[in-house]
Amino acid sequence: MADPADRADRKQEQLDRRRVSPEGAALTTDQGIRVDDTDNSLSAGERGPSLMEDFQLREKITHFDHERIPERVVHARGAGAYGHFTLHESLADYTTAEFLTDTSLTTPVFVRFSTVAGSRGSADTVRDVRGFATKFYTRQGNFDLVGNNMPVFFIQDGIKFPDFVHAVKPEPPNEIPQASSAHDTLWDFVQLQPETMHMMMWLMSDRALPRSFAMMQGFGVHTFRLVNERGAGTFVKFHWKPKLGTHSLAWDETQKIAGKDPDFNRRDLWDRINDGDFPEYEFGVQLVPEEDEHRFGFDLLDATKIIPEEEVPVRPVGTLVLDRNPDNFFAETEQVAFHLGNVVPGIDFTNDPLLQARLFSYLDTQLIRLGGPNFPQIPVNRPVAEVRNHHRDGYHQMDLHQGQASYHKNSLSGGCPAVGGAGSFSHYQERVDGRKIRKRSESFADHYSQATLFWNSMADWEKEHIVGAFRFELGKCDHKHIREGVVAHLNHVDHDLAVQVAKGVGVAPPEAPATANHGRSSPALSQANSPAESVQGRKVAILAADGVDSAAVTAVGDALTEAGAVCDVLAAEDGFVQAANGGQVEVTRAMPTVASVLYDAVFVPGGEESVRTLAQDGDAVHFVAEAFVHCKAVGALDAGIGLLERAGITGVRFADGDVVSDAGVVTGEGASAEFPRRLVEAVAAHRHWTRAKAHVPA
Ligand code: HDD
Repeated sequence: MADPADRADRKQEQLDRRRVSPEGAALTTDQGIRVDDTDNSLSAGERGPSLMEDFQLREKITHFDHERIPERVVHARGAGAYGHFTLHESLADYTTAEFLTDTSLTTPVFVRFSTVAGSRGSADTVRDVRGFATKFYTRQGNFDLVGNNMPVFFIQDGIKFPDFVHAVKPEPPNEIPQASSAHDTLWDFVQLQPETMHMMMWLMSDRALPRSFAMMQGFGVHTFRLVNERGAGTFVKFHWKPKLGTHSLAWDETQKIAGKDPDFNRRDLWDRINDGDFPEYEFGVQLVPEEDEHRFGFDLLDATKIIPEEEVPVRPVGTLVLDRNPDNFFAETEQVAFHLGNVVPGIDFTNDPLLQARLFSYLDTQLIRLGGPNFPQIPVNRPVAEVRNHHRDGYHQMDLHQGQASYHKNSLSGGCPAVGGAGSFSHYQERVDGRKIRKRSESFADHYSQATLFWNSMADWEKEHIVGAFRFELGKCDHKHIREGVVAHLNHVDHDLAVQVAKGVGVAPPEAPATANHGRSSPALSQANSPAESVQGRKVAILAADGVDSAAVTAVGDALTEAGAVCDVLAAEDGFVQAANGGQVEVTRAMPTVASVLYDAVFVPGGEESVRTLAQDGDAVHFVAEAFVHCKAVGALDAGIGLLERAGITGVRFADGDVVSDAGVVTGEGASAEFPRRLVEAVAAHRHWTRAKAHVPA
């Protein structure tokens, strides 16, 4: 019979005891005294001075004055959710961690997604790495998997982290630019630190522009160690794979969204969970026996390297589902404190020097951010496992420790809490031998070949996006020697890449490769190979005006909704539009309040009058053209096709015989089951990137 801690709601029950609702309650001071007036301060006469004795005024203002805490030095902007983790396949041969061995357990979790460089109020859709940090509230204590959506990192040794972060953050004289790597200091760091090259390929790729947190992979990055009952170790890399596939936004789109809806990813996560469309990820492990430590052409301790999935397959063993939004952003998402050192028995570290530095940094940062050593008692951080130790006092101590003895060993509390026993953490007994030196291992010296592997693995459209990103970012650098330095490194990655980037940023293209391309690739790295068969949670805009064919709105809208998409009817004004058949169609949003960049696809139903009106409405024409330029599915029925023509999408031919690509453009005449089916398919494909060089202005 499973222990109550097996239940995912165990954490929620614990949180219930701290939840405070205003419903039916009277307004009080912090001391619980009911307040008769919170709008007027106490004064000597109606126009007289405020009185010192006004404890309500002082308490209210004082609390307000102290509302802010320091934002995270990195990953300041984030969004969080609760969920649960279930295990399908036991890893008992490799680890003693219960949540990875007992398939009957359901482990509650809290996940925080984040961007890295921007401040707390920065936009979600900037080009950046995304944090993917998971706190597993296991029966054996908290395990934190503090990963990113990219499997490698910028640097190999944590002692470089402050340098790297100073370089990527806004520049010191003027705090410009916000949440952007497109500036001189970052690229200066890069050109002088070639170990960044692999990660820079990821950062310049579409991985840095996720469509949704639910469409993003996660990686533990470092090689960790699993330890089994016999004390034997196995190297492990942790992976999250989203059920909906890994998909990205278009670069131009991300920049527009940053203005139209800076909360785009955060809102998407919130709405999905509220709508019951729960983000789901497969948990997988790459396992490497200890005796194979040196069988790769790179060092497992080097966090700038992946183990290609083709060499060591990712073994799927569990599922993570995010199914509950927090009650209070500050209390939960802001105060959650992750720490790489939070491991449970059966999971241990390796000598990766990046990992080792992190083991210091996370605990240290929480002390300043959360104001003292008792932050593990904050509800979101509190384990579901019992906590008993001799830690005492400190700011914000919430627990009432009973008993006379706060030391070990003691005879006054019966020797308790007891040390050791079944389920205790015991460190992996790695033999360590060596001189104290400051020197990077030779096995960390190859900075290019996995950057090349990444480049070689990309589809043509992914390569185009990478070149565009390098051109944009380096093009923003004022110093030519920095642009030249980066191009020189790119010439070690791939000559063609270096030449294309050089041309865009006014640098002399290198004449010959600095290193020959090894020609190897890893198909698992390309987003072109990620599943794209679901419209779950996709947002589709249906454009309408008076005279719209309401039957088409219903038929196509129903088909999309049934398949899991969310459809909004947009018109120039909110309210209703009159349908051609005399009925009414409810408008979800007025077009000026939204934009095509907030949708995954657009559908224009028929109805002569409706389409004539839309064709004269700049917002509607732009909406369709922009959706097309961003390679989204565009559908039109009957007269609706006219709006596509008006936007320059269909029927355009050029003197040289070139035609605007119609991939993902779905048109049809009359009502049929065929059209909605084709449109659903086009939306599910996510984007029609091969359309890239659209000759349509938007
Ligand atoms: Fe870090 C936060 C991920 C290297 C120091 N990091 C932070 C968060 C994530 C990561 C997801 C946000 C957690 C949250 O949502 O609260 N960091 C990584 C990954 C790294 C990495 C995947 C490389 C593999 N980090 C790294 C190094 C250091 C830090 C090398 C320092 C030596 N990271 C921090 C930090 C932060 C942090 C300063 C800021 C806020 C916090 O910890 O709680 O301690």
